[in-house]
Amino acid sequence: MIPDLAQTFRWFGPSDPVTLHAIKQTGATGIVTALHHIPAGDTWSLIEIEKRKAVIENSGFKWSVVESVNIHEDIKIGTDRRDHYISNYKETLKNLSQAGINIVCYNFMPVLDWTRTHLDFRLPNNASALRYHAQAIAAFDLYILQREDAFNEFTPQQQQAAKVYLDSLNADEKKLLLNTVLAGLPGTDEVFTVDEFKVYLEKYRAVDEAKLKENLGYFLKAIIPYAEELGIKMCIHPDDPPFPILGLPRVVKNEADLTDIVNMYQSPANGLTLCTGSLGANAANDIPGIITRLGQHIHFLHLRNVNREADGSFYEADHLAGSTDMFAVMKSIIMEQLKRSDVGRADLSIPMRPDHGHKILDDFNYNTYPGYSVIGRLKGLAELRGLELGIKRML
Ligand code: DNO
Repeated sequence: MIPDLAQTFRWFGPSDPVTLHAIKQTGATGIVTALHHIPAGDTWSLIEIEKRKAVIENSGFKWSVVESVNIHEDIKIGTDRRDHYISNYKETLKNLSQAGINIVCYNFMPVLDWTRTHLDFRLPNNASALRYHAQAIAAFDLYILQREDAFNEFTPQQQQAAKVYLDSLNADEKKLLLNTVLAGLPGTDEVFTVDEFKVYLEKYRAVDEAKLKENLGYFLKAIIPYAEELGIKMCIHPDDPPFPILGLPRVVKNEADLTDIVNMYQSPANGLTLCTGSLGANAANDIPGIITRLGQHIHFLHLRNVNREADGSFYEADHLAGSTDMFAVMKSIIMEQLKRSDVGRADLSIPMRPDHGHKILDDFNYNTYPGYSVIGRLKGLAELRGLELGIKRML
């Protein structure tokens, strides 16, 4: 009998309006969290980790996955300060392993984490979803950020359409677009100003895709052997959206990138977070196929769906609806569990979480982090576990 995937829920810590008490009622048994108050690049002390772990365990959960230990920009840019931040990172991994936490998610997206243009996109049933509107990003890039190179990247027709879009917004809507695009790390309320963001763009001027990949390789070669020794499984999260935006390069956007990454340093410690929502925003990403071919490297699953539009726009759909065939995805995951069982691997219960959720029902009464309402995610989790059970019973 193949065990269930480990059902987890993201929690942003004590300031999250979604309490552990509420999460208990979703049926999730594992918590996915991070010490969001510690800035990227600083070491997480064992004391701080143990303190948070105790809160989680006292509520009857396991701290299943750290999402994320964020990577300092100097490592991504490859400055001469990177070794300092890499050594801090190793220290954090050592402390996590001492506390018995051994799955660590991270990403290698320059400056911004995931990017959306609308955080309250209403669906026909009035549920609130997150949306990435290509025209809005173009309008932001060309006319708010006024990035010079953008004028060579967008066609004259796209520039014209973006201008029309921008002119249709009133001052408040423009401000909202700016604050939405330049929102900082998840779990923080930080928003970059245009000027701050421009300083970062300047720092990345010499970092193209090849350079960013090289810097990722440098990081992995430094971190992975140590993580392996500690028994920590690192798992990189794909870029969201999975294509370059605002002139910043992307190196975790498709199967070729994922294959390159696992080959940069082959080790069970050098793994992947399979995020169906991020990869799913590009129709060329065959997610069930990626799971079939790279499944052995997957240590963590983010399951959600997007509804793609022809111009690269998308909105977050119900977990089992949208453009990605979630039945095929779940079936591939279960096949991966069977493969692991055949070769005697112990990690069959891969942690999964319902990634994002709509705001529905009582969710509107809480000021939750975008995408992290409780009822919307509970709905996603309930659907996903039903799908898993249904497929398993049919095997
Ligand atoms: C969005 C999340 C991402 C993810 C990081 C991983 O909701 O999936 O922000 O946590 O990119 O490092």
